[in-house]
Amino acid sequence: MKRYDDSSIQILEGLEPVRKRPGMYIGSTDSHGLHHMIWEIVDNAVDEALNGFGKKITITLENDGSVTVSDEGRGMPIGRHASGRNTLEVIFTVLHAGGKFTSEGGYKTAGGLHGVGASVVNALSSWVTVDVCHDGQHVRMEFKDGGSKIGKLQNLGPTKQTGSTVRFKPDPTIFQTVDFRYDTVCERAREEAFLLSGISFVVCDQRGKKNQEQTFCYENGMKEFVSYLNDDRTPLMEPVCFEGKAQGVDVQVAFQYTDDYQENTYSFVNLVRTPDGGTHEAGFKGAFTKAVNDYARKYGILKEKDKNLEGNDVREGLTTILSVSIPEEILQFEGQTKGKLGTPQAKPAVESVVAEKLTFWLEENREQSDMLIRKMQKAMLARIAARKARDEARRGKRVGKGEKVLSGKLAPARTKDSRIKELFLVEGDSAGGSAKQGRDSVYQAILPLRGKVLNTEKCSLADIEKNEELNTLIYTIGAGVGSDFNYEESNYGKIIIMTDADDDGSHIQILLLTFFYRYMRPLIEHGMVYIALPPLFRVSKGKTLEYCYTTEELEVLKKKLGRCDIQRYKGLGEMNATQLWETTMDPAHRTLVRVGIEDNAKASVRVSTLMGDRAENRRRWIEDNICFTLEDDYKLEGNR
Ligand code: TTJ
Repeated sequence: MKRYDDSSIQILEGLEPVRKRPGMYIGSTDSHGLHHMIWEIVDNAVDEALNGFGKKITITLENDGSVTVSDEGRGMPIGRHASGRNTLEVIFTVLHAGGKFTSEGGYKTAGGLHGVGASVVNALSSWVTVDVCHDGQHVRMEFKDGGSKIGKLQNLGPTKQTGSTVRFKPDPTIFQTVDFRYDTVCERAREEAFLLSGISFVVCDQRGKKNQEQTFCYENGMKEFVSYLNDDRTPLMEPVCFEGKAQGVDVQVAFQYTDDYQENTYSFVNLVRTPDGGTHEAGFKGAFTKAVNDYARKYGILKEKDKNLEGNDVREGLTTILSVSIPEEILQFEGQTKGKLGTPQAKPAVESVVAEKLTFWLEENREQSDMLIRKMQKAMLARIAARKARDEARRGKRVGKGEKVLSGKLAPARTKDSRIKELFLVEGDSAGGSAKQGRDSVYQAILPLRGKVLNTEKCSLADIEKNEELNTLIYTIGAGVGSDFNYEESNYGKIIIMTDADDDGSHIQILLLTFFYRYMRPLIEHGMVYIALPPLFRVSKGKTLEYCYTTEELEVLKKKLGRCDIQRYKGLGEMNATQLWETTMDPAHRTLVRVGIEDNAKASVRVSTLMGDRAENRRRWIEDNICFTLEDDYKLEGNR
């Protein structure tokens, strides 16, 4: 992230620039930017807590649409500032007042992404009230209309407490929405609580009738974060955590292995997630792999002739939280969404901490270390086997297991051009039979699916490889699976799910999509997965014959034709081969729905949503974020 603290910005007085270009300061004026206002304020309270003052931070969503953030720290400075004005006023009305105007000299913000302070929140609010309890005094200062001070500093009398409270109401003329979401605030509060052991965040919703409140506080935050992420996985060990400091960079790491095949790395810089990784993550991965290999060689688990374990094998089933704290001066973000750390120093810093601490842990826990390395070796063998099987499948060789499962089931297409080949996954043998007869065998292949597809939400790669149905699917597509999957090697340009238009059919769709999403995600990302829409009705009158795909279409047609003969299709199996071809498979007439991942969902995926959390949440996430679009252009293509 480009910081706005270069000299040209510093001379800007007043807050007009913030109101003119809010996006520059808080990222956006949508719901995301709105919530960012809260964290901009909370960051200040977090700093105070990190300095050792006040371990509890309360965030209240008030009935009038404002938000109150309060801490139990020393209270913001309220005296006279060098400029002659009150320091509180300076903090809230001068851009980038942050580091310069506080006594400690090191008033860094926790945020880092847009950590530009309280003045920005003031600029974008209809009103702000600041209460400070400090040195036995309770004082208040108020602002309105984007930062104009109302009156003077008020003295509200003596108090025994200390702390700062800021209440602000976002300006509805700036934001597209001013509706704070309790769940969103809780999610982020939980994340900060995980990353900041011992600090407690209370989130309170006072709006409407139902008052709700949750407290997030973790004594061993990093470990608990990992456990939380792995909640519905089977752990192979207790979570491990370590920390250290090198070259001015604070590094905290927690990790845990599960029997999952996936690797989950969540990295943070100054408490902000870096979904695209960067130098810190590169340092972690490199040093982790090296420490493991060095250990394995030292104890002869890897022999001289053996190749080193690769990063992918080492990290199979590994869940990691990497949290680094980097001084503002050297903070640098990259990429279109600024989700990647660029600071070069972070790499050697993380490397040296991980090398030292992980090596120490491996040596201190020989038994577990050896168990984990055996697991990594298995992962390596599985990867090599999968690659070999995939290459053979691509070359059309059918060997071993592949031969048995493939025989008889798949009706292959004749062309060698995989881009134009289509694989129909068809529910049931009878529909499969019609599809085989009705298809264009030049480019259409049919794979009938018997019975229910395995629910891959909760099983390991090993379970999948034992499952005949999915195993056949993997071999047929021929592009590997899981971390070894490469969509460019797919034998088909389109994978088309064709099920009955009933509950069972949609369940099969969800199970297949879950599988593709978990184990062949690039297929979805590249728009190669489709759902075929069979018609619901066949309508005939004399010589005319038409198909309707919805009840609305049917109503329109009935009005047009008057008395006619209507046949309702209950399943694909009721159509003969010709009908199935005409209605559902022929590119000139069929309707395909392309399966995608919602862009905005992808962009805003937070750790907590993807979370391990409960299996239920993951399933819901898939249902909420997989999107479907009608593939109109394909119809045109088919009409040529
Ligand atoms: C500065 O040095 C003297 C002691 O207090 C230090 C300070 O700034 N503390 C501080 C700031 N505590 N809390 C804040 C704070 C809290 C909220 C909710 C909002 C803002 C803008 C600051």
